[in-house]
Amino acid sequence: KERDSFPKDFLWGSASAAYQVEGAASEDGKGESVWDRFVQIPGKTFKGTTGEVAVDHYHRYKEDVQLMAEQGLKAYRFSVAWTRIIPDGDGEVNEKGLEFYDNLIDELIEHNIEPVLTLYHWDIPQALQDKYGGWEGRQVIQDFTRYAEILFKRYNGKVKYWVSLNEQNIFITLGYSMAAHPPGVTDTKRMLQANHIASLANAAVIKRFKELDIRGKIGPSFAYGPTYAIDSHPENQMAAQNNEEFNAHYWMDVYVNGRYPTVAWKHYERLGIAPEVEPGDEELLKAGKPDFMGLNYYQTNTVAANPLDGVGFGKMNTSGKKGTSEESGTPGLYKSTQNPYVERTDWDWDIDPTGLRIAMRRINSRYNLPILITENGLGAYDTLEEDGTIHDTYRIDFIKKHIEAIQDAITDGVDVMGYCTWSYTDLLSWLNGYQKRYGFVYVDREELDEKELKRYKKDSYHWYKKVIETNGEEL
Ligand code: GCO
Repeated sequence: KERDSFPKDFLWGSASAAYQVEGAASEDGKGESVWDRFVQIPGKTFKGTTGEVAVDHYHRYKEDVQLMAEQGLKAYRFSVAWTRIIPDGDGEVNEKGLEFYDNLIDELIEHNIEPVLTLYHWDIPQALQDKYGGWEGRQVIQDFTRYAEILFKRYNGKVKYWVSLNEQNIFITLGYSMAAHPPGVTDTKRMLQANHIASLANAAVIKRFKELDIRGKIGPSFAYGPTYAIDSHPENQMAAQNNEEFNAHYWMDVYVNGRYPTVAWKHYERLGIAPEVEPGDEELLKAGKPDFMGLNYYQTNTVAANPLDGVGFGKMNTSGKKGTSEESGTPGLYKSTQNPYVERTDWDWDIDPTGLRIAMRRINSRYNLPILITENGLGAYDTLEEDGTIHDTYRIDFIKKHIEAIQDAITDGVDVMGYCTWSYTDLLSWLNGYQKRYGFVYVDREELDEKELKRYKKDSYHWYKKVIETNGEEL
């Protein structure tokens, strides 16, 4: 056989995030989060869509778990909204909010679905943003740890897999340097400082998890896609190296080794924008080493040199736009360019299953930690047919190839705990509204008939059921 089999206890899963599915934005005592506030600013989201109702998972979680059970799903990754548990971030605990997650977790366990709980998926309480600048205030380290501790104690023994921060690199970069996410700042110095504090908070909750002797494993979810150089010109290769250093090692090294990589640190220091590190910080970072690396993989990056004088090297293809942002890059370091060898999604993201195998091997050899794939999937326009079917063959093809890449990585020797697709049901895309669909389950949300919000199984739902049944033998 060409490829090794998947481990027997492999977690075939799927994922979501509170703000993107729950709705019930101010029900049962829930406080306001920065996202509840941010989406009110005109022009920030597609057609001004909000998570006010989302796909109403808050009221329909039983129906959703029923669909998961029928599919045979082994794990469901979801996030807890901090503002349901502590509405103002640092005050009274809201029992009603906890009850929702009690019920959800019990429902999952009853159906033999392993809950994978994300502590933070971007929805910090607005009250803490107002009080001390959210992730820019050191007080957040204590407040986040207190919140996490409530969940650790309440679900100890029930929840065995915990995700600390989801995509710290994304919420920090988009929030503080591109103003596309709350708090809508464009200031690299502030970005690096907020990031440092977020890293400390991440380490602090992991440290607490260990001190409390919680039965289970914990790690962050990191958005990583390897970087390729556009060609073999040494300067373009250097640009690829820069992108890895500044956009991947800068975060993952801190999670695992408790220290920033040398080159990026020196660069930021030289510019006078390196974060302020206080006595004790490094110690805390080192004490918060994760048990696994959560990997959110969507695509790879292709870059070229971006010299300060603007003169490029070799044959470069710089015509393409990449990802969600416009021409991106940093003069002196790298700039994004288009990969001529891959196809792209409806949203212009590179489709690259081999990139997933490369990502897994790099994480394995640099960090030597088991990997949990916490997200991977295809955002696309889907069509609901008259008879209630959705023929998303493109999604099946996408996921199939990525599962094969994981199997290749397993064959290479990489330790993989499981695979969560993004997403289970269709959900709110932070900036793209409800038209960008990722789910196995279609939610009729387009007409905003919020009372309906009917669920339909896509072709990919039935296909993934088979994959789970055969433990990945039949793709
Ligand atoms: C979107 C994004 C998200 C992210 C997820 C990151 O379209 O809004 O793709 O859904 O993938 O929230 O963790």
